[in-house]
Amino acid sequence: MGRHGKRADMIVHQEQPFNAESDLAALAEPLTPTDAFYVRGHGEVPDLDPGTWRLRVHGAAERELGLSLATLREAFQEREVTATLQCAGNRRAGLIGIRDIPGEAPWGPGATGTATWTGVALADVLALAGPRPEAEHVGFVGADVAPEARPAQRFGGSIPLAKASRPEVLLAWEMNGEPLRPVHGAPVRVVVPGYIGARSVKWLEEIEIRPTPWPGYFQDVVYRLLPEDGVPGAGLGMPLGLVALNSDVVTPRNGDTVPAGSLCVRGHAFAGGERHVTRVDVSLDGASWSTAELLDDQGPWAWRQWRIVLDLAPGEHDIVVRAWDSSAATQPESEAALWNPKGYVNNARPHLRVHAV
Ligand SMILES: Nc1nc2c(c(=O)[nH]1)N[C@H]1C(S)=C(S)[C@@H](COP(=O)(O)O)O[C@H]1N2
Ligand SMILES: [Mo]
Repeated sequence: MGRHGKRADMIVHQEQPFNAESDLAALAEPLTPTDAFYVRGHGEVPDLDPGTWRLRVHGAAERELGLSLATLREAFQEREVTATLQCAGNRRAGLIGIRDIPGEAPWGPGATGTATWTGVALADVLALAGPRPEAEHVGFVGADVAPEARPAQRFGGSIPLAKASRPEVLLAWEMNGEPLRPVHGAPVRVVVPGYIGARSVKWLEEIEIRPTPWPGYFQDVVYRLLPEDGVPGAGLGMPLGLVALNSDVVTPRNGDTVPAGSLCVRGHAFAGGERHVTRVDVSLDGASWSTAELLDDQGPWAWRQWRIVLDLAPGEHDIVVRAWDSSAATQPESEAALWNPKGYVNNARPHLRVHAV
């Protein structure tokens, strides 16, 4: 067992703060095992005592609240949601392959995973606080200080009040049926299904109901999509929120040698936002496509696993995948067209080369 209770096959990008992605093998299951779930942190993991922990709820609200973990558990109805988390930097390595992105971790396709989260609906807590008419956004602040931020500050972000008022957004204390681990945000984190991972604030200490989006570094400066020649700065570029349609192949792996004949190709696809995956196509020649079988439906907030059996002649093959979502959008063809200075949202069609013998 590695650091933070993680499996030895995790791909560690940084030890301090700990940043690691799942090996593809861990993404083959409908639910990602907790000991293989990716970790993205901007500062040290804070050591919070669940006994003295308080959640402060304030801002554009009728009442200010100070809630202990015991109160959260007793005063509100417990809920469970199966949701995929995906970092905006997932698959950045593909963009770095086009042009370097200095200072950013070269995440492969393992900065995503799906878990069952248990807690209470943020909506129920907001209802008790009573948002005032000017309230439009809900900001979250974690306990961790992120040294990379200018000025240094705690990690935070916000989502629109309309999303925050929906039952799927949780204040969660359990992940996959076990108490939330410190590295994943214990004692309580936010889980915002359909939004980039950055909005699912870990080590939650403060909720601020606001008329405007969160003005902190992690929403106003970074986690924004800049034009190709852009430089990060306050309010520049477009804020990322809803996850874009994405997919990946889990098996076989790029570069594998496989027996000629029948080959089972498996992967996952996630639509993001309020969309769902409607179809996954696979091609061997980039021109004609076959439809994959969609596996277990784990509800509207989770990825969809898929599989297809291909018939491979001996030789080299380039397998390409394109997922489609309920807005009838499909994935862009080329990574080159998606390059951006911070390396976010690489949702190009995955390609892999296999050698059949
Ligand atoms: N407090 C806090 N919350 C945070 C972060 C952080 O650095 N600090 N990182 C965010 C980012 S960018 C992502 S992708 C997810 C990752 O969640 P995980 O580490 O549980 O997989 O947490 C988000 N919540
Ligand atoms: Mo992230």
